[in-house]
Parts: sequence; structure tokens; C-alpha cells
Amino acid sequence: MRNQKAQFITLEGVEGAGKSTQKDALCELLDVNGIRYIETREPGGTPYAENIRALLLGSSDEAPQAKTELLLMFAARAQHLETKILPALKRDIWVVCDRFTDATYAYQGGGRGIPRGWIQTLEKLVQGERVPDLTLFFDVPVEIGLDRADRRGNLDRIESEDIEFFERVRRTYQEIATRDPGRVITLDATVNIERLTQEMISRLMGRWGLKCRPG
Ligand code: T5A
Repeated sequence: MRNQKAQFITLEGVEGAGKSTQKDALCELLDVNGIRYIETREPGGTPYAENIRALLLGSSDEAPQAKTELLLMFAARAQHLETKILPALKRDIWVVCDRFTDATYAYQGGGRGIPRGWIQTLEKLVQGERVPDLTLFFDVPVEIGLDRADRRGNLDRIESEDIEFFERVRRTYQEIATRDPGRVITLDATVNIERLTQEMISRLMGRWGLKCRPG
């Protein structure tokens, strides 16, 4: 474990999958193991990128075109990666990030129908070879996720899309997980919060050789 390089970890899933809830549990696991980390999110994560987030998720009279949305996601990512994520990793600090480029493949690619090749081109431009070391994909049927998000309230512009949009998003996430099983751990997010946390923690402890679990 001591020789483990700082990890770039991302959490993904449709709305209401439970990412934010499980991010807290993951951070607790890192805390009890004495691992230094930062928590962050996309779109956003720095003041400048958070301004772009507000543009992306807020409602206005003029909705962004799919290409505009795509480019803004990567604009925010470029800022976030260069000024926050990469400097942390360089200082041997782990990064726990709520969503990253898989979300662009899922939402702008699967959801909006933007060709995968365009996203790959932007990914290369913005990230070079940098991809997350580990991605936790919280897989939940769209109706369950949306119902949870709905009960939480305040749906943003993207959360207000129709169910077919989110079905395509979920399918794209599943395809990514199938294509890249070494990086992506799929977790059944239909179970209750405590069981999901247990499952996640046991998978992570095995992977990183951690000794202590929270609680
Ligand atoms: N986006 C993002 C793109 O389109 N392209 C991109 O490239 C990127 C990076 C960002 C939006 O931007 C889009 C995707 C998104 O639409 P966000 O800030 O990540 O949005 O917010 P959401 O994903 O919408 O976050 P949510 O809060 O809706 O989902 P979470 O974090 O998955 O869910 P969480 O943990 O907040 O839980 C929601 C509710 O469910 C309960 C919780 O208590 C909470 O009330 N819950 C459970 N209930 C039962 N069983 C469980 N296992 C539960 N887990 C949580």
C-alpha cells in the first residue's frame, strides 16, 4: 500500500445513482488509512470551472446546442485538470472526483448523440494520455435514480431531460464498463446505502491492499 502512487478516482452513474453519498464513504476509507486526498467534481471543481458549471446546468431562455454543451464540458475540464487535478497528483495527493470524461461519453455521446470520435479528439486534446486510475460506476435503473433525484428536489437543466435520454446515458456507461473492466468497477446501486457502501469498500480494500475499514 505504501508504494501505491496517488490515485485518480472518479464516480459515475445516472442521476440519483448515489455517487455523492458513496463519495463520503470512500473519503472516510481514505481518512482511516491515512491517505491524503482532495474531493472535487465535474463540471466544476475550480472557481472558473464552477462558473462554466453554472452556465451548463442553469436554465435560461436560450438552451445551449449539443456542440456548445460538449465544448463547455471540456473547457471546464481543461481548467480543472491543469489547475487542480494534475497538481494534486504530482504532490502525491489522491483525487476523488464526482464525474469526469465518462460522463461526457454517456451524456453528450449517448444522450445527445454526439459522435464518439469527436469526444475522443477533445479528450486527447485536453487530457493527453491522462485517464482516471479507477472509476466506480454506480449502476441503477433510470426510474429508480430519477425518483431519488426527484425526491431530493431542484432538478437542473440536464436532470429535466426525458427518460429515453437517461436510458441512452445508462447504456453508454454500461458499454464503457464492459470495454474497460480493468479501470471501471460496476456496483449494483439498487441496494440500500449501507450495503452499497460495504460492497464498494470491500472491492476497494482488495484492490489497494488497505488494512483498516471505517466504523
Ligand atoms: N454532465 C456532467 C454531463 O452532461 N457531461 C459531463 O461531462 C459531466 C461531467 C452534473 C450534471 O452534469 C452532467 C451530468 C449531470 O446531469 P451532478 O452534480 O453530478 O450533475 O449531480 P447528479 O449526478 O445529478 O447528482 P445527484 O445528486 O442527482 O446524484 P448522485 O450523487 O448519484 O446521488 P446522491 O448520492 O446525491 O443521492 C440522491 C438521493 O438518493 C438517496 C440519497 O440519500 C439522496 O437523497 N440515495 C439512496 N437511496 C436509496 N438507496 C441508495 N443506495 C441511495 N443512495 C443515495
